[in-house]
Amino acid sequence: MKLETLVLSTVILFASSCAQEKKGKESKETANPEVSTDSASFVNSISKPLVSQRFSADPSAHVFNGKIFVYPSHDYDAGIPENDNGDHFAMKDFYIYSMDSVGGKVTDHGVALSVSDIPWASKQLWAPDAAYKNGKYYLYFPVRDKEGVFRIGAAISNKPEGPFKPNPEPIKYSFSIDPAVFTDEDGQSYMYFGGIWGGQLQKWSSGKFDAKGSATDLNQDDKPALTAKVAKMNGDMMEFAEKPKDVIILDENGNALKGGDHDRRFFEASWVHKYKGKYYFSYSTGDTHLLCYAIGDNPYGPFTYQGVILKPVIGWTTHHSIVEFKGKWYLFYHDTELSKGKTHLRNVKVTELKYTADGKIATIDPYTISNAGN
Ligand code: FUB
Repeated sequence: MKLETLVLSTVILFASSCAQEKKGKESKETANPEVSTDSASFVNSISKPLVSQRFSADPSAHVFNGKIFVYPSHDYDAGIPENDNGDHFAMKDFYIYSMDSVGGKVTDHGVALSVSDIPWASKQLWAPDAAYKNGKYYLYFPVRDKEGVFRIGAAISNKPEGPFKPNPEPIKYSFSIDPAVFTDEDGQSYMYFGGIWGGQLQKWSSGKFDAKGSATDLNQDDKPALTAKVAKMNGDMMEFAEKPKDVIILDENGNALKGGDHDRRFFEASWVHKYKGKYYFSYSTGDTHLLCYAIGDNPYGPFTYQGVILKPVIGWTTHHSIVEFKGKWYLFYHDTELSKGKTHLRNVKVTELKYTADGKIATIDPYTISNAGN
């Protein structure tokens, strides 16, 4: 080998190992680089943890019977090291909470559903949602099946706080994580779902589950980003009425957001609410730690990107719900104040959300007290 070739190869090898190291630094193993995780960082929190008797995350809030019910994940420390697959999120049951007023007493309703109650499930009971129809309450949950594939299940109860009885099989054609059910004014319900990386959405990009598929992004930065799915629910609320479709998010020029647009593209944590006749699709950007939103004219979209709802919280994940209660709008979200920054030990919080006159959502900074109730 000529000397010049040897020098060139060494330089290329060195550059490629630096690039690998940089990529590793952006992984889920590293705390969010945009925020400090020491306990002093929480001094300016705009709100306090809603419950402190146990960890809670991924809050889905709904108004049932004149109260706010909160359906969160129940974080606990299983001693599993953090990785990009989310194995450290090893949750095994759901506790439900309710309150008569925001800022008032929070009632702890106890366990509503456990992994051991679900015949097809193996582990990792992640972010749930709930819905009401014709006198019954429904709980929707992602969990890994016995083969380790995330599917979405449905469970039913006569009461909003449960206990919930799960269907013996997952919802047909469901996959991935983070179900969120929106019911329109005409009574039709839709489920939004999906999440990349540990949520496995990228492993379904061919239409079938590929166990050897990419572990994180698809690395197709110039192609339309993978995105959430939406499906109409059956009248019985336990199955889809159709095969899921893509939730397209457009940029200001009407083009689908690209895979490389990490500050705006969908990662996980779908939510839909309606405000003044428009449909607001909101979601987490995952590795850039933002809660963003896009607006559309119908439940299927397309939705046009609008901006940031919540700046990064302390902790890697961010997840939310938006609900109107007694004439005000609220953002339920989580951070890691109780565990002082541990990614997998989160706590639910709530703050008021405000709209500008043109229907935009005012961006919330979670650690600027003066921003509260903007
Ligand atoms: O709680 C586990 C996962 O973390 C959720 O499914 C995601 O949305 C993220 O919050």
